[in-house]
Amino acid sequence: MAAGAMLCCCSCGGRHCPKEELRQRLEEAVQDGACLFGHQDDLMYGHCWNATKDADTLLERSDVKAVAGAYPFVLGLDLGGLETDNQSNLDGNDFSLMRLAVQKHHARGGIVTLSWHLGNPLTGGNAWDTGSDYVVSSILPGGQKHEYFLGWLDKVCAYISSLKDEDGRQIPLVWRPWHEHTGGWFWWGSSHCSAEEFNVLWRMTYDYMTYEKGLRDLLWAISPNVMDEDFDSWMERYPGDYCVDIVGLDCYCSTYVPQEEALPKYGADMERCLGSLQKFAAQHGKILAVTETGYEGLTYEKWWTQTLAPAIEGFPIAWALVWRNTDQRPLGLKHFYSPWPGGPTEGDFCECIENGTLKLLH
Ligand code: BMA
Repeated sequence: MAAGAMLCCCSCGGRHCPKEELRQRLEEAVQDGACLFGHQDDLMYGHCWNATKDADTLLERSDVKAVAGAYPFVLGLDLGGLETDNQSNLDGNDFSLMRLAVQKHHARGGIVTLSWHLGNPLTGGNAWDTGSDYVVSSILPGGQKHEYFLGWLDKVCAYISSLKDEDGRQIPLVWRPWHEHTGGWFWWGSSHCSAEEFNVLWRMTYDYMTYEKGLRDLLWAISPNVMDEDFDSWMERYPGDYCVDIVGLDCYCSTYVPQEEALPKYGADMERCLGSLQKFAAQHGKILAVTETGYEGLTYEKWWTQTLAPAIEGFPIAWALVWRNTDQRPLGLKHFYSPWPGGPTEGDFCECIENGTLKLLH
């Protein structure tokens, strides 16, 4: 039996499985020691431009490309707002344009990862509305919002199903729901539901999307966030090997403490938590990634070569994705995580690309 057939978990019998091809590409990146560079919303907007506002269907702009001559390998996008039929996501990206961005990025040879900052189905608030600790239980089977929530999942599934290449084939994606579930800031976070509830939530989402809706071209990524104490306790909120393909870390360099504290703390956090996740990934046969990272505003000129590069060095990471570059209020001109033309870290970022620490899509 061919290796593909053994690996394949859908019904194609290994003949053609886009999901397994994507898995292989990520595994090859790890073997090559090339950490693919990722950027959230890269094709959608950047420093002083916005594809949605400009109705720009070419989607050729990118802050990363403007600085380093090529697109990031991994494009992160978010579906928050789709569940309530909004035309644009929570950060203002038109969903039709986002579909085009997925298709263009895939056609260029890139990889797409989707997250979901969904609203609060119990209160009608947003993802950060943590007023009630019953939101997760309310959407589980038997809960008062269960059917309502399945309606939300239906919309997400319909959208994902519509992400097809020019030959009409489903585009394989990394799907990263329920991220940062070890924190307290989202309603599905560890402060607001039990470990059992979380695990049931994940499995319900997986089973529904995979078996009920037939979405078999997704690699499922779970992303615990850094915890100052007892990081290993995240494993209580691990739903099982059958429904997870990738384990990733969400870890930011803090802007709430002075830089001289933030930089070493970031290095220590990455080492401790990635070390733990690396062991876990190896034991469970999963791919390791840094699913979100960055330093808001990039106020340290050498952040790429002196902070990020040493933090990921030696870890078998498939990709590292930095968060978005927005100049929209209320965040103003500081919510930037990738380099941009004229920004303070252009040269330093290019050094990381040239010496092979981070890989762009050429
Ligand atoms: C956060 C911030 C928010 C944004 C959210 C989802 O970290 O960037 O402004 O709405 O991610 O992209």
